[in-house]
Amino acid sequence: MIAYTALVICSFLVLVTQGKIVNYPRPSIYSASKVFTLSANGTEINTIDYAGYDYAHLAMDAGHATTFSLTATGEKEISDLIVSPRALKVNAKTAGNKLTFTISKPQYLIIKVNKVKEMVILVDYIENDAPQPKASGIFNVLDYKADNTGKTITKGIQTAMDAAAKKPGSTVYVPAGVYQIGNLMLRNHTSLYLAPGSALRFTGNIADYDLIFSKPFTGVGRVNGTWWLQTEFYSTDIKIFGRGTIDGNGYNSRQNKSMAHLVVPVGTKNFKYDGPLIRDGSFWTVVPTQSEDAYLANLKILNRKDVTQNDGVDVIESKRVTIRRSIAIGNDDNYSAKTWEADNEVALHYPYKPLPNQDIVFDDCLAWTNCYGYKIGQGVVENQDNVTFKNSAVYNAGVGIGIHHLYGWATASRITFENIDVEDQHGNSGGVASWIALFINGTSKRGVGPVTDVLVKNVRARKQGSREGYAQGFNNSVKLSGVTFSDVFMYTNKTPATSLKEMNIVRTEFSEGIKFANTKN
Ligand SMILES: *[C@@H]1O[C@H](CO)[C@@H](O)[C@H](O)[C@H]1NC(C)=O
Ligand SMILES: *[C@@H]1O[C@H](CO)[C@@H](O)[C@H](O)[C@H]1NC(C)=O
Ligand SMILES: *[C@@H]1O[C@H](CO)[C@@H](O)[C@H](O)[C@H]1NC(C)=O
Ligand SMILES: *[C@@H]1O[C@H](CO)[C@@H](O)[C@H](O)[C@H]1NC(C)=O
Ligand SMILES: *[C@@H]1O[C@H](CO)[C@@H](O)[C@H](O)[C@H]1NC(C)=O
Ligand SMILES: *[C@@H]1O[C@H](CO)[C@@H](O)[C@H](O)[C@H]1NC(C)=O
Ligand SMILES: *[C@@H]1O[C@H](CO)[C@@H](O)[C@H](O)[C@H]1NC(C)=O
Ligand SMILES: CC(=O)N[C@H]1CO[C@H](CO)[C@@H](O)[C@@H]1O
Repeated sequence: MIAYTALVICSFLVLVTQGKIVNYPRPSIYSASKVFTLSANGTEINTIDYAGYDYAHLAMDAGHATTFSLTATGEKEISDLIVSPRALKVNAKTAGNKLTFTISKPQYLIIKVNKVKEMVILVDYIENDAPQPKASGIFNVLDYKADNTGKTITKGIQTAMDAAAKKPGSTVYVPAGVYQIGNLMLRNHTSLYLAPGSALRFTGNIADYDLIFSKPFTGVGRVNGTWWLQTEFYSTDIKIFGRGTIDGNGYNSRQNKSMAHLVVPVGTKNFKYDGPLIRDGSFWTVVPTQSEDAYLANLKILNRKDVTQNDGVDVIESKRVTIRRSIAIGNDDNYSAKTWEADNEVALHYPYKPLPNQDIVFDDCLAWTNCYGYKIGQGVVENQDNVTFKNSAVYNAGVGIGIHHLYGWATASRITFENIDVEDQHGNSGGVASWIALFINGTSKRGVGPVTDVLVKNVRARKQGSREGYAQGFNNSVKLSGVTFSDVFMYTNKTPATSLKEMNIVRTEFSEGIKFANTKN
């Protein structure tokens, strides 16, 4: 009896302490990493070979100390190691070519071992809202003749979506498999669920899509573009969720002079995005445009470093947009907020006249880019007010954080960079190479406008960058005014900077009202 009780207690303990690890299937169009193997608590995790870095996507229960083991198969031993975000202080141990570390909370991590390309480990929370493929209100695309082999361009997902739209509140279910699709119009009051192991793939050829915009690229000529997954104009309550992959096939597309914004909530209200992995964008990738109350979480954007202007998230002329728990990797700006003139070639099909950007939050993000990590601009044609970047890290960038007020007459105001760790820097972005660049420039043709009220708070700059930092206006009537630095820590310093010079902010012409408000000393 006593023994029996002990057994019951024991198995009860096991029940409460055992968490779950979910290894997401690798879609058939991808292959395993050639340089890494990964396991979590002994479960082998699928890795994916990619350009410039490799990655793996899995989920684990929070609150369970889970041990990851990453092996760099071609190395003898690990002599150099970075685990980013560094602020997590992940305690990694190495033995030969293997490294192990334990985390208790799902995290997005970038790991650099010796000179091997980076490994990006994307650990999500376990899904708690995955629909059942056969439940009522679920429109399974396989019932609508979708081809999940990737061999033909399939219309089945749109057909299922249009059927779902007739019953507002329905969900279109995309099971594992590869789907080559044309434009997908997301309908009013419907959700799109991408199951683990599913991958939507852009064909790479603009002839398969509606031509929505076009833009010249230096040395390339005009490239035609589309909005791939787009909400209906004047819609509400549209959602994209799940753990599948949205693959922009961007590198090939651009070889073919084709491009796309991949995920475009445009002219919509109450849009939600939660979970699917986005890769290989060919142009600005996730582009909330003229929308209100958009919430994008667990947003993973894995772009290539050899495709230009493949920004991660660009929030355009929208109100109350929150990006939370996100990683974006690419060549161009990762997280940026922009506004345009009505006749700008990218803006010709916007539903409304130009609108301001207002009340935008980027929270808990990780950026890796050749341009700016977190940025306002370029494009301040309409006002940009109350934009906050917080609790985030820059693994590596040309410029860590910044405002580049170029193009436009309007004002950028109440811009906050708070609790940001600029870990490293490389190269330069348009000649600027610094942890911070707040500056205004412009042309007589496309205008010039002021920047006011900037707060840079609790920021660490582990590198200052190879060139001068900026807090610079344009001229005596177009100024950068009201910049507060509060607890900016340079390098590994334990005390915050008390002068611009200490922060390498050298270019300060036409700025006023710069002050320090340190709370730590
Ligand atoms: C990983 O293993 C440890 C030790 O057995 C356990 O405590 C933890 O719950 C496991 N993690 C998950 C997510 O199951
Ligand atoms: C872009 O679209 C225009 C208008 O349809 C067309 O004339 C042009 O040939 C296209 N360019 C490319 C590179 O596809
Ligand atoms: C979407 O539904 C809302 C009602 O919630 C309605 O006002 C709106 O016109 C609909 N939009 C479209 C594009 O059908
Ligand atoms: C460009 O488009 C053509 C026609 O669809 C296709 O055959 C070719 O594979 C594409 N090229 C690339 C690099 O994707
Ligand atoms: C700024 O935007 C955030 C996020 O939408 C909002 O919570 C906050 O109230 C706004 N602040 C002001 C002063 O409007
Ligand atoms: C913008 O500023 C940069 C850096 O000061 C400078 O090199 C560039 O010429 C300026 N561009 C314009 C259009 O003013
Ligand atoms: C500042 O530049 C703007 C735009 O070029 C111009 O209109 C304005 O007159 C300039 N102000 C001064 C004081 O030079
Ligand atoms: C799309 C876009 O605005 N790209 C620009 C981002 O910023 C870099 C440098 O700041 C520019 O070179 C890009 O053209």
